[in-house]
Amino acid sequence: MAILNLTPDSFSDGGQYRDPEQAVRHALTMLAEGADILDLGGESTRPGSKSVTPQEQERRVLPVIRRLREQIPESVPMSIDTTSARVARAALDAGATWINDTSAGLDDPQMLALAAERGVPIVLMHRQGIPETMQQAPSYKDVVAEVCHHLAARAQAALAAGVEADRILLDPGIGFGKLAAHNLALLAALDRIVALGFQVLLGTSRKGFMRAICGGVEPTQLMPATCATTTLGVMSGVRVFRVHDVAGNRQAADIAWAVRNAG
Ligand code: HH2
Repeated sequence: MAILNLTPDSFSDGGQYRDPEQAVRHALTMLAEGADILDLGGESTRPGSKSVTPQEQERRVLPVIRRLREQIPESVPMSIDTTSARVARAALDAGATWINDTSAGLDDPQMLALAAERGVPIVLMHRQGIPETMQQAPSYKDVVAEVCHHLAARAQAALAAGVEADRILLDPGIGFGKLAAHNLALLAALDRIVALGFQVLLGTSRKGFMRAICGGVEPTQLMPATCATTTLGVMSGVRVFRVHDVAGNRQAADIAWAVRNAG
């Protein structure tokens, strides 16, 4: 899943794709590099970020979704990264085919019903707190057990709203209200999230917990570190990886997949 942030302030690529034509070109490049899915967002969720109105999110994402839909086959999934059902509905009407909700349907009570009504896959991510304050004091007794418990409950809520089980993807929410040790514990226990019985998505791309381990390099230099997490994700049963750097992660995933199937 290739990331296309249509935001001025995303933590590693903010402001790069303000012009819709430029955004479309970048999306096409990422598809050529081996992406299977595009994920478009009009609101940064980096630590400390403030929420963006639905109107502004729509202004940022809808023109790009429409243009992309004219240029890519219907079979290529396009996901809308938002916690607003209004934005998700408008994006689906414009040509998006998945919902990626970092609040797992908790910010907007209409979201799960929308996914059910439209019959689209929905990503349900774990998050402690809200982006503006979530990194101030993340706290868990047992991070893996709590994340598993929360994701299982959100999956049940989605099923109760009428979403089909094979259209639910669970995501541990790396960096969302988590210290480095919490992120590492979750990466070491991805098989427990897979064991919940739904598809699993992982979003580690360029994230801060890897910077400290890798000598404080800039986020854009964390492609190899991200590939390492993709590799261990594949070996643990994760099937979707949300990344900025497609070519390297595609290689990492393909090699890990080949090894997993040889074992
Ligand atoms: N991470 C980010 C945004 N959306 N969605 C899912 N399902 N999982 C994630 O881990 C995830 C996500 C944050 O990364 P990015 O889009 O690069 O940054 P920003 O929020 O600053 O736009």
